[in-house]
Amino acid sequence: MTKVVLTYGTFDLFHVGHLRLLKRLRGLGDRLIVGVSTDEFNRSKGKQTIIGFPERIEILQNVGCVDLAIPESSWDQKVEDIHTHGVSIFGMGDDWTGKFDHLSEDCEVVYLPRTEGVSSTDLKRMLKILDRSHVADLKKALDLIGSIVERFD
Ligand code: C2G
Repeated sequence: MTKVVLTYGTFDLFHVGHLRLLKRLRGLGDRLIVGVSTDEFNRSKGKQTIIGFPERIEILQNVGCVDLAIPESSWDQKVEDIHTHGVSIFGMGDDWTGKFDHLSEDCEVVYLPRTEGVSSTDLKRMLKILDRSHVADLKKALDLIGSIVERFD
């Protein structure tokens, strides 16, 4: 019997943390289905993404270990998705530990260790530092510090 694994996520600025989790989840079964959060659903999660839903789901559909990418538009679709796709295992990174234990009535629930040192949030912060207007502000601040230092020389 084909063992189907299911997970969900935003997958903004797709990175190696996402990839390693998906590969480990795929290794638990024969087929991996990934729910990708829509832009509207992300707004309800209070998440502002850099990359829009159409591009994010296109990336996930083309990740080697992903067999099917579906839209995630609400917190409540998981049980229906589990039954629709004959899911045996639901898995998430361990930042979600305990949050989906109720799904254990419908399938096995696993939480796998996150990949430390990389996150979409960190990448966004780094991108902001490279932002032109931010660099201009930093230059003004350095000029100000320079003029203050000169006064004390
Ligand atoms: N992840 C990881 N290592 C990282 C970053 C993320 O293993 N360094 C995992 C998360 O634990 C999650 C998955 O990658 O299982 C997707 O992470 P996000 O895109 O941040 O997903 P999130 O916004 O947490 O949405 O209904 C569930 C939600 O849609 C999950």
